[in-house]
This record gives sequence, C-alpha cells and structure tokens, in this order.
Amino acid sequence: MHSLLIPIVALSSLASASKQKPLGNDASSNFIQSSIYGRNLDISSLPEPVTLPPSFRYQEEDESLFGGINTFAHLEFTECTKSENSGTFDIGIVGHPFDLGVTYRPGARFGPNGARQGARRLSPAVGYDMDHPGVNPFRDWAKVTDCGDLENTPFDKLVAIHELEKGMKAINSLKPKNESAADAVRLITIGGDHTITLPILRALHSTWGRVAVLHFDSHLDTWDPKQLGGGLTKQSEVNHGTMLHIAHEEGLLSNNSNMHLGSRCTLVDKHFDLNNDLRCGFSYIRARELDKLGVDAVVKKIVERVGDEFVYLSVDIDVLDPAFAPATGTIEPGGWTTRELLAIINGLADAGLKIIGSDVVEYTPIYDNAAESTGIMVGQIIYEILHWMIKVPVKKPKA
Ligand SMILES: *[C@@H]1O[C@H](CO)[C@@H](O)[C@H](O)[C@H]1NC(C)=O
Ligand SMILES: *[C@@H]1O[C@H](CO)[C@@H](O)[C@H](O)[C@H]1NC(C)=O
Ligand SMILES: [Mn+2]
Repeated sequence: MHSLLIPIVALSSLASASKQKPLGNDASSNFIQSSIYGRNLDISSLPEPVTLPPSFRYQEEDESLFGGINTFAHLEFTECTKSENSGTFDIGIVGHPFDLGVTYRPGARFGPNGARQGARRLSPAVGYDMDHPGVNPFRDWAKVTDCGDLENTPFDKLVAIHELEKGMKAINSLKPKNESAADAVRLITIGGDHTITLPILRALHSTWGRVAVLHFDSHLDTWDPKQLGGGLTKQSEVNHGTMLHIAHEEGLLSNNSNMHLGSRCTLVDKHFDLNNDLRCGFSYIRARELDKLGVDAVVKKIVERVGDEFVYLSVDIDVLDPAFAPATGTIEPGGWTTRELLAIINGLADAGLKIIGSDVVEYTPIYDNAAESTGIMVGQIIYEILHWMIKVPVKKPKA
C-alpha cells in the first residue's frame, strides 16, 4: 500500500503547480512543456524523484498481486498429503485436475489452475470487503493454505478416482491447527468435472458420516448409471451425471436432507429421472423459482430442510447463467446471477449451517472469455465459502 504514496505526491504537486501557472507555455520550452500535458507545468517545481529510505520494506505478509508463484489468492503452499503437516492449517484449497467423466465439452482438468488465475486479484493483504464487515477470511482465526493439486492418471477414470480418494483421505486424516473449531481440516476442492465429488464424499465419510449435500447445479447428477452412459462398462457408469446416485447407493448421503439448488436441466424420461432423484434423498429449488421466492425465502427453505446436519456444499459453476459463467462443460441457459448465488451462500453462513467441506467444479478455462469471467466467479465463490467456514465451527458431539 506504500507504493500508492509515490503517485499521490507527484499528483498533488502537479495540481498545485497548475494552480500557480495555469498557462505556462513559452517558446524555449522543452518537450514536456510544449506537450498538451506539460504546458501547464512549471517543470522547475517538480519534486526530486522519491528515494525510499534504506529501512523501507514491504511487510512480509503484504503479498503482491504479481510476485512469486501463483497460488490461490496468494496463500502459502502446503504439501497437505504429508502427515508431517498435521496441525499446521485449518482450511485447505485443493485442486483436482480431472475431466474423464464429462458428457459434453472436455477441459475441466485445467480448472484448478484457471481458478488460481481467477483468484489472483484476491489476497490476504486485501481480504476485507464491504459485505463482511471486519472479517478477513484469510487472516481471521483460521490458517488457510493452498494444497496444490492431487495427482491422478489421465489414462484410466476408475484409477484416477481412486487416486483422488486416496489423496483426500490422506489430507482428511490431518488434525486441524485449531482443534476446537473442527474435527478435521476442512477442504475446498477446485474441480475438475463433477465426478470428483464422489471420491471426496468417500474420503470424508469416515470423519463425518452421512452428510447433507447442498448441490448448486443446473443438473440433477443423480442419474441412474444404467440410464446415463451406463450399461456398457464399469468405466461408463461413473461420470459427472451419476456420482450423486452412486453416493446415495453407497450410504454417503443424508437420507432426506439433500437439495439441488438452481435446477433447470433437460430430462431423459417423463418420470424416471425425477422419481429416482427423490429416491436418492433430494428435493430441489428450480432456478426459476428464485424470482418468486427471493433470496431470503430460498435460504429459509434450505435451512428448514438441513437443520442440524453436517453439510457438504457442492457448487457446479453451471448453476450460474452462462452470461456469468460461460466456461463450463454442460451449459444450461436461464441460471442464477453471481450476486444471487453469493447472497444465498452468505445467508446459509449467517444461519449457521454446519459446513464440513466443499467443492466448486466444472470450470473449463478454455471456454472462458478474455475477461476470465468464469475463473473470477470461481475465485469469488470460494472466498464466500471461506467466510462461511470461518463463521461456523463444526464439531461432532462427544460420544
Ligand atoms: C479457534 O476457533 C474458534 C472459532 O471456532 C475461534 O474463536 C478461536 O479464536 C480459535 N482459536 C485459535 C487459537 O485460533
Ligand atoms: C438412513 O437410511 C439407512 C438405510 O436405509 C438407515 O440404516 C439409517 O438408519 C437411516 N438414517 C436415519 C438417520 O434415518
Ligand atoms: Mn454437475
């Protein structure tokens, strides 16, 4: 922030110089004086170039937006799969560069790095904002770190999913730095296609048991593997549209508290998809219902359904309208705005829902625009989720 000082000094002396000599423009003038910018300037009154005193240095923690290797929001990097890092952090950002489970556009394996680029404008040094007065989620009580990406093979989907589960289990076995706030470190995973939610839920189950999944997505993702891509091989059955069905079959989900938020997808069958979804323990709020209900009523409905259960939040970036998030694999027009999504997440945090983990998936940077809109949305959503995690401690009742 000190660097701002220099231009301010120069500008203020410019301003006073122009007051003193509004029309200074003589024939013997040099280039600066004869240019349209320089003619009002008495060059003899410019200050000497500022020399920083020898003792001046940026504070170590004032991360530059451009220095060093790019981590998520300029956080420190931690090798989170190493047991020696137990007790060193509370919340980790983990990348899953995996996209072997998509039906339409490929490329989400580059999502983690795209999100780090999208989060370049965020930093612990500028972590406060107007919607969360007094709280910098990077520097509040929690130690937040970037865990890097989890290795997984690009050649075999089932092996890759196994590797992601193994990596997440290793991280999930670490104790958090602040053990009075949570029973395990909490992770926000950057996808990757939506298939990755399955290995994540498998890895978290030993700590949290069945969890209520809040699934922000234009699609249901509870499709029966036999119906969507299935019936061929085991490989075809696990994909980004079936993983919640499989999670239900495996007993990873809450029996009746899961919800889809922002739904608006096409269906394969007149009845089957929705009946199967209900059987998997989900209800839904369709994207278009938001216009009638408003944000507060949506939050209220979610809170009433989830109650006191542990929540796993899964945000498919395609929940947003393609106007806000074009860079995704399976686009569906007619979605929520970024502001609506952030406000709903914020409302759930205020209501104290017990969030134990989260992912933001399906960001596929190659389809992003020159403004990197989608990548910046992903970064901002993760920032909002961080606020939620910091606000709500999650401890299991002592047995
Ligand atoms: C641990 O977390 C709680 C929030 O649950 C916070 O109030 C407390 O200050 C934290 N303690 C430390 C040592 O960071
Ligand atoms: C959820 O369903 C399973 C399987 O039917 C059952 O064993 C379990 O008791 C149920 N849990 C609750 C909290 O109802
Ligand atoms: Mn999805």
